[in-house]
Amino acid sequence: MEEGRIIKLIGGLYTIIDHNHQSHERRPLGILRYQNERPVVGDKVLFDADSLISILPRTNELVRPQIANVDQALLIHSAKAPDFSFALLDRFLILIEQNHITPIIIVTKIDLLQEQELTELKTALEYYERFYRVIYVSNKRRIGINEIVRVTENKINVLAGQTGAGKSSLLNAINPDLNIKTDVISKALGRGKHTTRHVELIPFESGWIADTPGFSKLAFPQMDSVSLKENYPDFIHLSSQCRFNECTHIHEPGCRVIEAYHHGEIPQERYQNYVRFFQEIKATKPQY
Ligand SMILES: Nc1nc2c(ncn2[C@@H]2O[C@H](COP(=O)(O)OP(=O)(O)O)[C@@H](O)[C@H]2O)c(=O)[nH]1
Ligand SMILES: [Mg+2]
Ligand SMILES: [Zn+2]
Repeated sequence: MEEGRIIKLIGGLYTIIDHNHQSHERRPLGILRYQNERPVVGDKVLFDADSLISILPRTNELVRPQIANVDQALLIHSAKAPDFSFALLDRFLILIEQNHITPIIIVTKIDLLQEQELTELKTALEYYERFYRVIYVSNKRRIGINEIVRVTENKINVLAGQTGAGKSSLLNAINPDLNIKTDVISKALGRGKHTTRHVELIPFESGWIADTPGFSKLAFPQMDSVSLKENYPDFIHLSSQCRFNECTHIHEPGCRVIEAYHHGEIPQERYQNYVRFFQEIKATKPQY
């Protein structure tokens, strides 16, 4: 029996990579189905000459995209075209934090900004740099690419970000051999032609990147309004100074987070987005 990592799943057939980078195609033993255990991409597994035998314990599991043992999420946001959105950034951060995955904020297309505009964006993101790693990139001019290679080493990384943010271009910049279609080209080829939307781990340098359609659904299905605040490292840091233990940081007296917002210690938009998300979750969830 051998140990390996699932990197691809198509039509029930799993591609497993062993320690010597050899690939093996296997189907799972029937017993796994009876035990209701479905191997997914990213799983470490045991396999033999015939079958995939068992799944080793997972550190985490994403549902959309379906992938296990993710170490890091690269949150791809373009500086321009489409415009940078702090609301979208906060949404992605919450979803990633909720899954106990380390987010890395990657700002692409910095070549499209004037120097002054870039300075302003960097200043606005300084607050985030206290809690997250932020990397500025131009896929076009190959700025920041080496830094991304370094942070992704020896890790399973997933890409997240809206269409057009530069995800495929980034993968191509890291490894030109991949030759992944970027948006303009895939549109030119027509819809439906290259739209196989399976999850696949792409090896590069000494890490893996999941080439997936990304987090297409940005709703908060498994979150309740009370646990939302636990996905804000900056709020957690302040909340020990809130008067009430159960403070939601929405309306309570003696709330340190609200105070920090009023004093400009938390960016206005970040706190306002929090209130919006809180209300959004409350509106879509039955209250008990
Ligand atoms: N100027 C500039 N354009 C970029 C950069 N990265 C991507 N693009 C362009 O942005 C468009 C969308 O890129 P793509 O990689 O397909 O985005 P995806 O939908 O996130 O995969 C394409 O026309 C790319 O050529 C960049 O760093 N600078
Ligand atoms: Mg793409
Ligand atoms: Zn509070």
